[in-house]
Amino acid sequence: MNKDRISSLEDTIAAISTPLGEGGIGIVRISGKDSIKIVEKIFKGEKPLSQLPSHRVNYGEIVDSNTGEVIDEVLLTIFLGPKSYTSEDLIEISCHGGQLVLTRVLEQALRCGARLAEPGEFTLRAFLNGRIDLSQAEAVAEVIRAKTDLGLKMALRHLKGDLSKKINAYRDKLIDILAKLEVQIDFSEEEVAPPNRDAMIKELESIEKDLDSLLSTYDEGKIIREGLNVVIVGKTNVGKSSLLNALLKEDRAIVTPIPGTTRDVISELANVKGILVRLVDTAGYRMVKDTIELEGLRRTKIEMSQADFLLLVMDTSTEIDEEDLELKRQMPQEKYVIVFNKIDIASPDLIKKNQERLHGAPIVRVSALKGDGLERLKEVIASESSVLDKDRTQGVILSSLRHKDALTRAKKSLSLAKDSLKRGMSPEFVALDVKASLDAIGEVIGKTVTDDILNKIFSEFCIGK
Ligand SMILES: Nc1nc2c(ncn2[C@@H]2O[C@H](COP(=O)(O)OP(=O)(O)OP(=O)(O)O)[C@@H](O)[C@H]2O)c(=O)[nH]1
Ligand SMILES: [Mg+2]
Repeated sequence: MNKDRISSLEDTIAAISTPLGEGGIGIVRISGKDSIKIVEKIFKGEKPLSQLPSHRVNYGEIVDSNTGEVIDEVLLTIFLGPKSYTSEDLIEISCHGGQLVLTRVLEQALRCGARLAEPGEFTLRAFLNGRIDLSQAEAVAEVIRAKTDLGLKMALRHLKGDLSKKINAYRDKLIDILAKLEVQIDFSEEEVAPPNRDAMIKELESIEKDLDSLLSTYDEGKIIREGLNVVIVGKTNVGKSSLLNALLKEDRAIVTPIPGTTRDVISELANVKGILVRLVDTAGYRMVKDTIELEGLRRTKIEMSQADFLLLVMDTSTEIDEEDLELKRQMPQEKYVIVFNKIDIASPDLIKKNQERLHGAPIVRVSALKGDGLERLKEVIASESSVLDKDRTQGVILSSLRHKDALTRAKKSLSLAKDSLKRGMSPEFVALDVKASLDAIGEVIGKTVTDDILNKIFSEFCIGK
């Protein structure tokens, strides 16, 4: 990562913004003060580039700046700053979507003075130029990575600035309090009336309460963004991997009739009735002597402890035994469902008998092989994420660990400030904590944030965004 990227707003940057590979069209993007000058050297259209209107699509050709050889027929759009993605002069060149064509157009831009953009640098510029704040910049990546409708909705709300609005409102309140404290610090008691400590405590308490309710949305946000962690466990050969495959509708995990096939943990993301689910297949549970399998078991236990929900698979075409029951005893209360698998080859009598042995535990009957009962199972899994109450998700949801950390620190400082006020400490003391809280809150939107953090955030973007 280029350490100087923050200070290099002077450069004009260029990148291929569409994914590599063949496609209908591919876009090369150029942003910075020299964009027009640079592209002018390689674009041949009806008029010289500098005479073309902004925000209109123009037809023309990209040519080699040295030889004049035509590289591609393109559509070119100029976005004069500040009305552009980066707030700078920005040009988008839509080429034919071939890797060679795009690379050659990019090479021309680089040869004429642009620098290759770093990952996320266009969005970084939008942030540094003040068009969007940091939480909105992060939301750009969130939108791109969204895997469910719900995830996309949440990300778009962040992008629109709903979180920013809240954060700014908290900051305004804190700045107000800080101003009152500063007056106390700067002037003696004879000059100004003493602060109304009770009123200040009340205000701090109300902000604290708001922060609390925002922080409480994080678990929900994390599930929407990263997925509900659903772990499939059971004895060997009961059909765990088959169930994973059936739920994913693709052959991701290796299935064989040999017990102990899965020795490692396999996980895949699936969209289960609109909920993002991280399905985890584990090694079968049994008394083992083999060290590789023991390692598998150790990992299974770790996965089990991290599960949001467990699917305990049993082969109901055979009598369930002590090992099945032992596993059931290890299930966390209300965070699991027993999956009776292989109903296609199980006799109704045996299913009934097995059911009785489980004394009313929640059971879904399926055939991973034939697909029976899977819809019901998906419903059970989706309802497990009932935290994702559709009404609640209308509001702002916290989904980033970075935001959660910052707001948690902000809350801590607030409560310190409150304590100091209650104990009658001098305004200097109180002001320190209020300031710390203000800084922590500001991190969310990038008011107070170090270059290291910026680099970390933007390096996770793709190039060209
Ligand atoms: N008839 C029938 N066979 C099934 C069903 N599900 C799985 N099987 C078979 O059961 C055997 C074991 O399936 P796997 O999915 O590998 O079982 P597993 O629980 O992952 O096994 P390990 O990884 O060894 O612990 C395979 O031969 C599957 O074809 C089912 O619903 N019906
Ligand atoms: Mg398996």
